[in-house]
Amino acid sequence: MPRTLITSALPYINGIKHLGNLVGSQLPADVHARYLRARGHEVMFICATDEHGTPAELAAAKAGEPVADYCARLWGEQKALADGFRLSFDHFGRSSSPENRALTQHFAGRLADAGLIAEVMERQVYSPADGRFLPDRYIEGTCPNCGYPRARGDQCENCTKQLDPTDLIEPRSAISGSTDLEVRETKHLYLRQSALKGELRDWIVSKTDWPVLSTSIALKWLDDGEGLQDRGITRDLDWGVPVRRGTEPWPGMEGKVFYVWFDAPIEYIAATAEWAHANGLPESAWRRWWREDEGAADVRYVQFMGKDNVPFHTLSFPATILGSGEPWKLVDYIKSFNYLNYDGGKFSTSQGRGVFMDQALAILPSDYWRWWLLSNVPESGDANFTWESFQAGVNKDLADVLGNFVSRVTKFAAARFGSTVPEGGEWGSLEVEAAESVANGIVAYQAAMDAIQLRRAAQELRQLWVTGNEYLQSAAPWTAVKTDPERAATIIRFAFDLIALYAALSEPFIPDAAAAMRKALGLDAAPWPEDPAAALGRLPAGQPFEVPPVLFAKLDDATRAGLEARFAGAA
Ligand code: B3M
Ligand code: ZN
Repeated sequence: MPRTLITSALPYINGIKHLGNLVGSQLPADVHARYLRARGHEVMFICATDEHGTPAELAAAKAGEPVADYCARLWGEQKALADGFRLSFDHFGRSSSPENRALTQHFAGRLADAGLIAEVMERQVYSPADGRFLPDRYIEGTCPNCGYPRARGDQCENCTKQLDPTDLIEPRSAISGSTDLEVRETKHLYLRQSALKGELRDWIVSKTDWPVLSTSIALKWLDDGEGLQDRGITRDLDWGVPVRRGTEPWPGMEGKVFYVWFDAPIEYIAATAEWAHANGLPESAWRRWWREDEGAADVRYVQFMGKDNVPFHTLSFPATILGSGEPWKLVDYIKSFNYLNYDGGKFSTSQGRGVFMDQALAILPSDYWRWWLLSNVPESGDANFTWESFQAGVNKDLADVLGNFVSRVTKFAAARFGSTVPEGGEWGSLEVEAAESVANGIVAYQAAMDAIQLRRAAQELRQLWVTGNEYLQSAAPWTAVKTDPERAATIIRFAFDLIALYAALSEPFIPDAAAAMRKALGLDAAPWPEDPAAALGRLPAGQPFEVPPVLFAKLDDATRAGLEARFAGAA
């Protein structure tokens, strides 16, 4: 049985994510996990909340909560929304877990033993009033470039100029507002990535099957030298993984934590350990997914992420793995995504612009969103959400094509043949033709799914639904039944076979509708059609069925206009 390990980029803990975050990693990863399970793979699908760093601390401070409490609460909210969107993680972990703390410290120890950690004295801004060093985002001041009064220590969000804290005019603490700031010496640890440049480049160049988006970003960083500079991996923050060298203290690093991007990718591994511990399984249960010397040699590891996360996943995280000198799994394939825009602009929490995951589920069930997002997934370029496009996807693909087919077949059958699938007779030319078209469609659909080309896969799946509708329209059982009930029974039997097939093929995209179709046909399972040519004719005559509730309701223009107004954001 093939084994596939799938990880999705970890969403930051702060705040509810919007539809762009969802389709930029977790949702496509879920489609791949569901598909491979249906094809008989042993799958380990991992994600977690990314809980350290300034986003968490600033958000907790704004919420007036201790950061640990804030993270626990927001993890619960994000987990509930992941469940709401049917994201079938084997585990949704937390980067603040004891497992990640231990593993992060272990990797730091291994890197130190390999001579790949340098201790560097830095000059950082210190605020006596706050009793702490102030990382870039904790310092505000007037931008020297455009005069914007609330520029941050790393960047001015008004003119986007990259800044150093010492560039700011009248700098002040973003926490207390204190302007009494000093520059003090502080020791930090640097990962000597430059020492791994050759090994990393060889590894990247060996990835001949990666999408160009993934390799080009990595090679640019490698060759420009930008990404392979030695990089600071510790911070003067309270919240994070305490700096230790394995299980030992690290002299001079008391009170400091590892940088969030050092510990976050390690959480992919740690969350798998969390899964084993949560299920009372031995260490070997998770190590067989991550250690080449403990059973992971045959595992294919696929990562999903937004394109801005590619550098960290092709350079820094592999540097940590390679530098450890231990046979941990390196990624085999990276699937990265562009961005989803909202009505030509950006999603914005502060401006109330765009639909966020909690709001989406309050408006419509997850399948509606899953289908539009995946059939418009920003694979080769940015995508754009508009309510008009969403309404068309729902009303045409889901309601008129798939939903209408299931409804017409089951209602006609119930009215004419009772509550079981009729026997019917030999296929006619229409059935033979439709069956051949379906077989070809399945082959094309599988090819797209195997290549993780999800927009193409959605098109192939939709075409399979269209083929069923076109067949039904041509076969017209409502006409045949008047003169040849046997013929009508053959058509309906064939149409029920199509519904059983749609229940299997649609599951990776719209799992709730797939379950509803299985339930309508009284099926406990809808196995994947491993032999496309024999995909039909598997439903036994006499199979009890019921007319399901309408699978998908249409979105009317008035409702759509109301939603457009509601999520347009501040003028
Ligand atoms: N949380 C960045 C992001 O949410 C970061 C990903 C970590 S994956 C290890 O885009
Ligand atoms: Zn500026």
